Amino acid sequence: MEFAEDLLSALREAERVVVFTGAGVSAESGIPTFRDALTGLWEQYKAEELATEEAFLREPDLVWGWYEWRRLRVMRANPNPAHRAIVALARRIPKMTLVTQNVDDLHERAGSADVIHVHGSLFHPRCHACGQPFALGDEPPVEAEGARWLAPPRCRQCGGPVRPGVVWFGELLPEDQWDRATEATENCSLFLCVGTSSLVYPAAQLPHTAAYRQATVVQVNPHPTALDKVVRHNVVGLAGEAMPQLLAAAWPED
Ligand code: BV8
Ligand code: ZN
Repeated sequence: MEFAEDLLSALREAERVVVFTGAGVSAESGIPTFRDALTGLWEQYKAEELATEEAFLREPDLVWGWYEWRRLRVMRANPNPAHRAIVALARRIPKMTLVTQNVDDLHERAGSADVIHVHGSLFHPRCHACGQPFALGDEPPVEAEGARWLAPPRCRQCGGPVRPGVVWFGELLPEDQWDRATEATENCSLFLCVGTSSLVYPAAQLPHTAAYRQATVVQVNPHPTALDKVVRHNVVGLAGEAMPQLLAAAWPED
């Protein structure tokens, strides 16, 4: 792949970079993106409908089963070259902040530290009633194997139903994560969006904030997105291919 020289020099000279990832960075690990049609039991639903508190209260077994099935697939997946390139980039940039919309742990398993999860995580459920964190076992939830309905576990503290530790539509983002993501965005010189359709707010506001603050906004995505008119550099390609090549082009001596 060819990269513009001013993109490569902006990357080399950047003191503070924000990398903002969406489901596209995990696609080559075999994790369907959020916009991919749901399959199996859930194919008649849209993700936006299931990822809500209302759906959980109405059909707890359907929603908990969906999240456990997704968690099982993540546990069986591996980080891909895009995740690893982001780890390598962090070693090159004096201050790099990784903000992800993803609820998987592939960035962490690739070696990224201090990942900001603005939409929560599949791996930190809590009691829906009292908020008590619920410790999941280290074993994959094999009862989710057949992608079936699963009754959520009960809170050991109060007996309430355990809910996934993700941010549902209509819910506020975790304040500390959001504040850290916003602060990094407002002070970066380069903002790199990897694999997001940039449709879900307020997270999707971050690249616009970066552009407003005159940061160089870069996108890596094989398809057009809502950000196309905002980015200064649009790298059209798969993250697992483009990201390693971008680093090799910026730091060829590696
Ligand atoms: C809130 C966790 C306020 C759950 C998620 C109307 C207009 C504007 C906004 C709204 C509206 N109506 C409602 C809203 C607000 C709503 C919203 O934005 N809705 C959208 C649908 C319009 N937002 C909210 O509700 C948020 N909360 O606003 O609260 C409030 C105020 C007061 C009081 C109370 C509340 C909360 C939003 C968080 C929702 N939770 N995830 C779960 O995972 O189940 S969002 C979920 O979808 C993901 O986390 C992700 O963030 C988001 C978008 O998905 P992407 O990651 O972008 O993935 P997607 O599939 O969309 O795209 C993949 C991209 O990858 C594509 O571009 C594709 O081309 C690319 N790709 C594919 N393969 C590759 C690739 N790229 C690179 N390499 C590849 N190989
Ligand atoms: Zn409880």
